[in-house]
Amino acid sequence: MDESLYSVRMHSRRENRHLSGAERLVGPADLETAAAALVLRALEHPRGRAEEIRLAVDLVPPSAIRRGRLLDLRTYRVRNYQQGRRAARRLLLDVGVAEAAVTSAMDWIAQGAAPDGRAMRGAMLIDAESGARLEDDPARGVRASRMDLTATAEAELRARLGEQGLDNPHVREALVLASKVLAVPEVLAELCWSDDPDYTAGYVASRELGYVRFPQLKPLGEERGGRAFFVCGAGLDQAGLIAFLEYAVLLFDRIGTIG
Ligand code: WAQ
Ligand code: MG
Ligand code: MG
Ligand code: MG
Repeated sequence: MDESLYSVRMHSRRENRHLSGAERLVGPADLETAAAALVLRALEHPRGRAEEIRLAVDLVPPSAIRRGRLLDLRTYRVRNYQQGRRAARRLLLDVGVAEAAVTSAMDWIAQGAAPDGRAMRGAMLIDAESGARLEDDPARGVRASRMDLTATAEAELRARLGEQGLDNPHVREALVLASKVLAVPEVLAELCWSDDPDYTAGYVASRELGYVRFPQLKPLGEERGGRAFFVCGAGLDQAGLIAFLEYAVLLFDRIGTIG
């Protein structure tokens, strides 16, 4: 398994704004298929057909590839999104995120964290003590990138998720993303809910809790969603943290427990 991989990344736009983004890490033999699948995805997005699609492909040498294990996943069943948000808040408080920071993150995501009141393209960086937003560009935020599963880990993950009726791209991609984000020691926890109007689920992730998904964290039809990475602010090397999230190549070759 000491061969090079290609990082293939897609982002698309429609009506002059961000529509979707997705990416893979694949061997040379799978590059064409992966690129085609990403293009198709931009054309079939639930919010409409892409009008601009950008694909980027970069060769990653074996020496730049780190390997890792996914977070454990479990589902916390709730009756509605209000109950989901209360439960998510409690878990974040339990792992040491301050009340002010949880409130700040939830309020920003709910009201549309970008300056135009829509969802951001990336995540907010939130000081886990004060709740202050630290990211430089409040429309773009911070993007986690260059992470994926090996073919073997993907097959195992899909089989295990399938047993629970959870084998869909939202779950797989969010679990991979959160597992990279929580590989950073300065990140205490993450909160997310989808910006897709037909997908109400979200999650809280931390190294202690793993990936805890809530089937409802927002009402059906809502287009505002987002992500908050809660960081320990004091002495934070913000540039180093962002460089790791965006550029470090992390390939998950082991899955966690799926319960
Ligand atoms: N890096 C950082 N933030 C991102 C990224 C990224 N690569 N991609 C998306 N975001 C931010 C951005 O603000 C989006 O508006 C927001 O996250 C939501 O993105 O059932 O589908 O792709 O277990 O809509 C979570 C629950 C689903 C899955 C998350 O997110 C489950 C989801 P979406
Ligand atoms: Mg997206
Ligand atoms: Mg996505
Ligand atoms: Mg989305």
